[in-house]
Amino acid sequence: MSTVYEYITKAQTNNRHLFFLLIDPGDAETNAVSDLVAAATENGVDGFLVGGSLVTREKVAESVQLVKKSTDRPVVLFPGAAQHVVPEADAILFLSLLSGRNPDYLIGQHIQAAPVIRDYDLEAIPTAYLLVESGGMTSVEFISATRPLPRNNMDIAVAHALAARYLGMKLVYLEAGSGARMPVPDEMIEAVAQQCHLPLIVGGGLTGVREAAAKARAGATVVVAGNHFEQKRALKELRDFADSIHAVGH
Ligand code: 1GP
Repeated sequence: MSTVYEYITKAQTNNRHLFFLLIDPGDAETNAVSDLVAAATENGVDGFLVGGSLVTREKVAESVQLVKKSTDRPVVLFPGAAQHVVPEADAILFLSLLSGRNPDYLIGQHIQAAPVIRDYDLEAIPTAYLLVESGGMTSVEFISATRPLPRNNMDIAVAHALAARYLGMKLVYLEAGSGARMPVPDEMIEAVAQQCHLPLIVGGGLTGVREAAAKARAGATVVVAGNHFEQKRALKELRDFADSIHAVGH
């Protein structure tokens, strides 16, 4: 069986783009999550991230089990803290908040999580998590007590992504923050994709099909949306999001 990382790099190599849905265990009712995940799977979503900042371990465990039950696509932990590591996921984004200078989110939480990841035999994907200024204070910024990268300075973003690569990280997540007012700029995605060559995940504040496709066109291998699809009326847009992201590069 191939790993989740192979699934992502294979897409990157073939110039294909993937659409992942973020499930925040703090937000949703059990039935709503099952329905959303089933609808997403039917409509072409390629994978799921499960995580959030203000959630309990129990909620994460419950959500991962629920999502796993409702889909055959990869289910990947997107942890806000070490206690969010649970065994049932297919992989974990082993995130280091490289845009910040808070040692706890650069390496501290990781020390607590590592033995647990080993014991659960989870696939850990070393990921540089780069928070990008998005027009307002986001939960990640507040909780991590770090400053985001300036959105208009490509050199700073590229330097962080290159540092991630030279440190041996395997993925870069350009994050505007959940519910962000402005998503990560296309220009920044292009600059990082062209100079760093690691697969990119891009998310935060994506509410429109065209905007989501633009992120793929700019160089995101994986485009992530969460908040938008927590509204029932957005469900009918799932197919459009998936199709327009998949259409990029073809
Ligand atoms: C947040 O990138 C994800 O970590 C998705 O953000 O909920 O705003 O889509 P949204």
